[in-house]
Amino acid sequence: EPTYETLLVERTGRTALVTLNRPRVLNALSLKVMHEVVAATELLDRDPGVGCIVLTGSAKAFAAGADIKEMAPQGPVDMYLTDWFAAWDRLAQLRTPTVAAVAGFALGGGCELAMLCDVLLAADTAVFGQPEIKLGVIPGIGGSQRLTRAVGKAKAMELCLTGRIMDATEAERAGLVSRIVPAADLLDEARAVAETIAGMSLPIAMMAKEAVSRAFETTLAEGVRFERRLFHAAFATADQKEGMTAFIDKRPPKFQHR
Ligand code: CO8
Repeated sequence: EPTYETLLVERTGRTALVTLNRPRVLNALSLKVMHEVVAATELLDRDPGVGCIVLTGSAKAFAAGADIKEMAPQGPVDMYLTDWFAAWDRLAQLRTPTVAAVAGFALGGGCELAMLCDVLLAADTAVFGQPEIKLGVIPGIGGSQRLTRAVGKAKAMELCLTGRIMDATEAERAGLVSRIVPAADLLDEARAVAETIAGMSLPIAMMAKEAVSRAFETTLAEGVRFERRLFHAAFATADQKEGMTAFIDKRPPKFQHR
């Protein structure tokens, strides 16, 4: 496993845990963090031995946003030439399912990073928001789009226009997070979810991820057609035969990820 300056990466069986590790600045997302998260997750994504990637921060902060000190002096030409934050989009292209395990602050880029993951688990200490407007900017890693799709216009508008922070309960009710768990159990729960996903057939899990993700990109009719093609393709896998045979034989399936 390569080592990183701003991350810890740990593998257990078929799952990987990527932990943001800049505690002194509440995991502020510098360009270095962006490049390391993208490099680490893309490397894991290419490994068929990895069936699920968990992304987490610390107890106090998943991430308190983009690194304000790094951004403050930037001018538009430099931002444009660097294509500031564009590499974060590559997280949405990962094929391996990802789980965000969020405790504490998930603000600005932190909230956007959590929304780039497939499953979003929140500790009861988690808080979410897009407070960029208070700094004189707007969300820059997809927040205005993904938050709106996740929670609807009313709440997304309010959060983006006022910078108000919502707690885990409100985020769960609004549909931003799949589940709230006690803070002390967050990592165990996230690992358990990851192990469950990683225990499924990898190509089938990828298809499920692709199909759900497509719902954000297209019309209902096109999305249903896309799903049907993948559903049919699933029957080309050995794992479909194994999964259905195991059910009929009343035994657990042994997926080969083929
Ligand atoms: N960037 C850099 N440093 C940060 C950040 C950040 N986002 N957040 C916290 N820190 C640093 C603080 O400066 C402080 O450092 P130091 O000890 O050197 O002063 C340290 O982390 C601890 O922070 P606090 O002392 O503030 O901790 P508190 O517990 O008092 O407060 C808060 C925690 C409420 C989270 C507070 O730190 C805060 O409001 N942080 C900023 C939150 C925010 O506004 N996030 C949005 C950032 S903008 C963004 O994410 C996207 C911008 C899109 C731009 C698009 C460009 C293309």
